Amino acid sequence: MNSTVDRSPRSTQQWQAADAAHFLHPFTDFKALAGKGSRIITRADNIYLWDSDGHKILDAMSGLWCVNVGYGQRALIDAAARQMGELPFYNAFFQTATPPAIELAELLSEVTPPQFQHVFFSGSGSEGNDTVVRMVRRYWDILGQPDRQVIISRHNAYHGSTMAGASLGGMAGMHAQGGLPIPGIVHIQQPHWWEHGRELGLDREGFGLMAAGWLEQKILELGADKVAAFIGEPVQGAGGVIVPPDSYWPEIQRICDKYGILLVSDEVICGFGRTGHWFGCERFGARPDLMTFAKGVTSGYVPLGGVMVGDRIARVLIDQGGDFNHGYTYSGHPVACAVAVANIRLIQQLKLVEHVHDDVGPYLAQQFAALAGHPLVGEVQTCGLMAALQLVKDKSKGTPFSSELEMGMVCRGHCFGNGLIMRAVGDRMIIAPPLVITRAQIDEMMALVRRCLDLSLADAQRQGWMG
Ligand code: PXG
Repeated sequence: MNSTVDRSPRSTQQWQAADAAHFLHPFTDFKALAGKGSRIITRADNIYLWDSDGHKILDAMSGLWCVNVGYGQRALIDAAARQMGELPFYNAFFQTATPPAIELAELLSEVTPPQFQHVFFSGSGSEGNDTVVRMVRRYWDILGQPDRQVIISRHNAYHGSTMAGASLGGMAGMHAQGGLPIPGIVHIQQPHWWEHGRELGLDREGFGLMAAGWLEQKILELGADKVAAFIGEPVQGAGGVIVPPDSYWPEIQRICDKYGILLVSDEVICGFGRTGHWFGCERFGARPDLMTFAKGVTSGYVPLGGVMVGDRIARVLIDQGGDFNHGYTYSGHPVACAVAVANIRLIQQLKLVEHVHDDVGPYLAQQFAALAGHPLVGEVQTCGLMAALQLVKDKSKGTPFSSELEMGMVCRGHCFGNGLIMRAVGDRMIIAPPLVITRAQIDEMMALVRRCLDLSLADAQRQGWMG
């Protein structure tokens, strides 16, 4: 239709009809959604959303793992408006820069681990990981080792949805569409104790060492002189909040050091306070050469991503590299960078990293640990303000539900119906609320989580699915 866009408020049905007619949503069965109708979110404040029917919803997923400072923060809104008025856009190509991009680069080098003094900006996490692929291959090229091409990642990792991002990721459903992964990217098994370690009778730490050992095996199989880098999320987010054993990352670091392989920490979810540290690698004891970031850098208010470039790589690119033929129109977008500066300053002012580390993180861990007694819950994992509940059919044996029952979706349905956004990854229920959440709000969230678990249990019992 080519009629002018009507800005007057519409009814939910009108929004849904226009949505179904024109908007292809990400990761969606278009036909199924058109039949059902989208949920229309119209406004937000703090940790709450409101839909077009006026229902209030507790957003325990921070939008999509990104609204770290919560909704409605004046400092971010004002920073965007100010920058829009002053200079809404200018590029960083052709030997040019804008003050917000320079200020953000400087601020990022302060809040990231000391090896990071340089940043390359992108518009998203996926683009950031494309930059990672280009940069690690360029690095080895400059050093005269062009055969070091292969990047090792993990199954069930998520690194984005561009060709390189989806290839680095280990999502079987994504690889099944579009001829992925691209050449030169291989995957090892993830450090998921519940899935891969429990049946072997290993304790978590022993399993963590074994899972890191899969990296060494793969390096030896490929030949170390062919391997450019290893990439991993400190905690796998989209994969289901898979918190690795504490033994895992230090052993990964040791192996990368032993073979001289670059280590890339994808901090798109774990960065900017989510784990109770500024970056997830600091929680788990890794010293990456590159860190991808996005999401929490602006708390999702505007799109921005990038890659922190460690000194080892920066020195080679700067001193010996000549032109690096890569970049995006929105690399260093002034409005996005101005919002990021305001966001990081707000995280500092509100002491949100400390708030997660010392107060709400441990409180959430305690509240989730108490759910381990629930008949549906087989495993509980938390890290900072991320948590997962593994739903099981038989608690004593840890038996999973058969996948066609879609128990996770049953539970998610109850969450929708009860004003709680909690995600289902298979039968793993996950949350990652805004970092500004208070203890009282965690209590409110836990009451909803319990209610949804109880309703799901009642459904499963009624259907004869338990035990
Ligand atoms: N790396 C990680 C670790 C991510 O979680 C990306 C890269 C890609 O970022 P962009 O900005 O290009 O989307 C992500 C994104 C989910 C879900 O279902 C997670 C993400 C995106 C969409 C859905 O949990 N994470």
